[in-house]
Amino acid sequence: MTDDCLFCKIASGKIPAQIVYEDDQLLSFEDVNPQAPFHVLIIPRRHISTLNDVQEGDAALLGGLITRAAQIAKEHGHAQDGYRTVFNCNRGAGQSVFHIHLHLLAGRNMTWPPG
Ligand code: DGP
Repeated sequence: MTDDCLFCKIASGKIPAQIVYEDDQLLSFEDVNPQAPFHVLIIPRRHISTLNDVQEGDAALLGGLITRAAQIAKEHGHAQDGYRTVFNCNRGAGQSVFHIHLHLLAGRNMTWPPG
């Protein structure tokens, strides 16, 4: 827990969010500024600022975020049509909240390359 981190506050319940999944390691909640009809974030409860700060011992935690994203997509009916998962790392890639989070976007056609 980092006192000035927005997503740590959501993880601890100090700031409300529309939670779609949670367990002792991670949680998922609706993005407040959705970029697709379905847009949730999957975050670890433990504070990690960016992907640059991930250690080898975090592999299972990161894998858990990805497998949970796939499970949530399936549960919400997006597995067949498809979905996009994105980690933005640092400001140049668009990261604005410095607690790692996996975006899961679905419900519309996606273009490539991303902006
Ligand atoms: P990024 O730009 O990759 O760091 O994504 C941060 C996302 O977090 C962005 O899509 C908007 C979302 N977000 C920012 N503040 C809040 C908040 O207070 N609540 C929720 N649910 N989402 C937020």
